[in-house]
Amino acid sequence: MKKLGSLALAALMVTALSISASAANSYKAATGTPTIDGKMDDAYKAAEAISISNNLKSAGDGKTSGTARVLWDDKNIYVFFDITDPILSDKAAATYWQADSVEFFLDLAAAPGDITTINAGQYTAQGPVPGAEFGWNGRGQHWDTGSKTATYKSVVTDKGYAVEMVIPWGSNYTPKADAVIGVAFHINSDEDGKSGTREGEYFAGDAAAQEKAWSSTEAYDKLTLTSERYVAPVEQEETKTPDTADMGLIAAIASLAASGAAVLNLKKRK
Ligand SMILES: [Ca+2]
Ligand SMILES: [Ca+2]
Repeated sequence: MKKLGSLALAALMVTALSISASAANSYKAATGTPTIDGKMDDAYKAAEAISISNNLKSAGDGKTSGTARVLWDDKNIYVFFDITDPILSDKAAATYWQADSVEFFLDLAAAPGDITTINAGQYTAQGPVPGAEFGWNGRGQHWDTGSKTATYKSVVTDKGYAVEMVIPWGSNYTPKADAVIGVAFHINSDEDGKSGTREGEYFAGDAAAQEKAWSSTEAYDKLTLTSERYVAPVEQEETKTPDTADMGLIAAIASLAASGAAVLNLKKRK
């Protein structure tokens, strides 16, 4: 009986452990090399659309949300943020998180920990707000060197804005197909449009757990670097309608047939 009791307790502990472990989301990146221009390349279509809509402490009005898609190749990781935001900040803020901005966090270390002592980084990019000049905010061992060559492009869109980032893997990490890395995606939402105040914060993962993403990688989500790649659809011959070239060919055949008939007529006259 005693043994059964301890077995039941062990089973309960295993269940509790698996519940806490399942708090992290798992996402998929696709293989590809995009152009960093703030426009979504077709290559991103092979990547998972990761929703960023978990409202931290329900502080935001919920009108801002977004998706992120990730690509990778042997040199860099690329992130495309597509943000729905009805009111853009009126001007840039010295600390980017106090105006409309997005953040990508990555953890390339063997085990999670303090962002400043492991191969991890917080990359904060400004939205396309008036007066914004290119630059990064952030921290972490990866950011210390990576932010010198990483770039991004922010553009205004019909529904808000988009930000496209390229971040080098760095010399301390070699990406491989099916590798799993730590990631977090975040939107700093200036919802009254007055720069200097951040009304909302949205995360892709567990917002309460990822609030400390700038400090610790413990609550990051998981991203698999898949070898999936976008392939452009091939046009179906069966459904193809005659185009101008085809019509020209038909006309030429008709013309040939007519001249053939003329030759026949000539032969008859002889
Ligand atoms: Ca692009
Ligand atoms: Ca805004």
